[in-house]
Amino acid sequence: MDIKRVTILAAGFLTLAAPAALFSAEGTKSFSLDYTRSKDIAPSSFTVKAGEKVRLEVNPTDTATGCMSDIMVPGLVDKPQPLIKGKKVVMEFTPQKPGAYKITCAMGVPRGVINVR
Ligand SMILES: [Cu+2]
Repeated sequence: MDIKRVTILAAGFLTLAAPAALFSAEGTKSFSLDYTRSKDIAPSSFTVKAGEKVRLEVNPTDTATGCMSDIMVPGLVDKPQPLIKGKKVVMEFTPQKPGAYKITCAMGVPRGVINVR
């Protein structure tokens, strides 16, 4: 790898890293959810503001099985996160566009909603 390529990679990394640093922990809107097999996620409906950093913490007290094994928020959290008993799932994102974003399983079955105003 020559020096020019290294410089371009470093510049690209700084560009990506900079916006995240603008938000302090106290500017984050945090929510805590429980996951159980009988009730799925609770609570399941959230309202946040566009441009506000959001942290969703999911605490599974059961291990999810089958279709609902993973959780994601298409458009905000595109990587499915497995729901495993005792293993906290943390999803952090900063929604940019207002809208109703479904909380889903990995294949898109809705289980909740994040309303971005
Ligand atoms: Cu599914």
